[in-house]
Amino acid sequence: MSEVKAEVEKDDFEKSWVSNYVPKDSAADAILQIKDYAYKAFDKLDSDGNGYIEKHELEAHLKDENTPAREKSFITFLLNNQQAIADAVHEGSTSVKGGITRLDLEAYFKLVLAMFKN
Ligand SMILES: [Ca+2]
Repeated sequence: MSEVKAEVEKDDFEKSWVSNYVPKDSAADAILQIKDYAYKAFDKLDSDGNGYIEKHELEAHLKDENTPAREKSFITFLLNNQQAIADAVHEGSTSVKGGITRLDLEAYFKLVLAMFKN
């Protein structure tokens, strides 16, 4: 079941993001750009400063008309993959459900980028 879901997300990702911005063989570069953005924008995206980027925070930035289109594409990727990213590291019982931490980003992108090294 989770494999089917991953397949759909991959298709969505390629359609909605990569194909609009970069050739397919540059997908790893695109992922790197998203990673850089997520790191740099972490404090901005985490509007309430609790150390977790939450779904409603991503949605708020996506709806904000002051957010540049390029950033919106990055945010869309984060929203589409939020659960997978949030689950990359288990922070324990104190963690915010579905919230993305810096550690999550690090672990998630390491994993995803490793898939491109074939
Ligand atoms: Ca937050």
